[in-house]
Amino acid sequence: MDFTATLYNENKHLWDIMLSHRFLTETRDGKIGKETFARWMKQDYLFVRAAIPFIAGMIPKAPERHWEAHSNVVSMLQKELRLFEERAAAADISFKEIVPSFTNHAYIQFLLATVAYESYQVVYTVLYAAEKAYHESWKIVQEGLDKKSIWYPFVENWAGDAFAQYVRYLENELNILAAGAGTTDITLMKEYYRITLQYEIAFWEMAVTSEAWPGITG
Ligand code: MP5
Repeated sequence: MDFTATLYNENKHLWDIMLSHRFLTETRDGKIGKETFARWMKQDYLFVRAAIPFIAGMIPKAPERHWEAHSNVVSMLQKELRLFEERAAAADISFKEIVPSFTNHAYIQFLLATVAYESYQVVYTVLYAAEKAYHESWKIVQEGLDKKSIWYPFVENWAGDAFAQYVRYLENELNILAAGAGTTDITLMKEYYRITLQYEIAFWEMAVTSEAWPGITG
């Protein structure tokens, strides 16, 4: 069995929780509150910004055959930031003075610490898990969201063919990396995959609960 199939099978419960999250089902059904969607947009804008140094930081660790793909992802992320800015303007949402929520801050620090300290195979696993999570999540939204919705461009971005192809590429390359990895690395790859899925669930949860930093109210 492919490594990515094993990862999926061992974490099916997390996939079920993620893909039935009410942020996704309410967005799919056109029932999401604008404030809730805006909360996700603001936080994800900061997340995507932080993903640029994460991806760029993979290049020195990567085999040369991966350099072009990582460079292309950096420009894909720049385009994504423009999409967020354009949708924010269309929905009258301001990105001024936004700061990361507790969950977002933790997730970003996890990404940056992983790229700084862990092996390339482990970092690649985290990238694959995060991209696969968004692709599958937005496919849920795609099942019902009206194509005329102001949020539909996000569906096109992550559930569309180009992104599907990118996720398949990551999957294939991760299986190649796993085939050459030792047992210690495989154990760590599995652990980091699970942690990434847990962060993905926490991120949707953060968007619907409007979390504050622990201990700080008002
Ligand atoms: C992605 C994202 C997808 N934008 N936000 C979270 C919380 N997880 C995954 O990554 P990208 O880099 O926007 O394709």
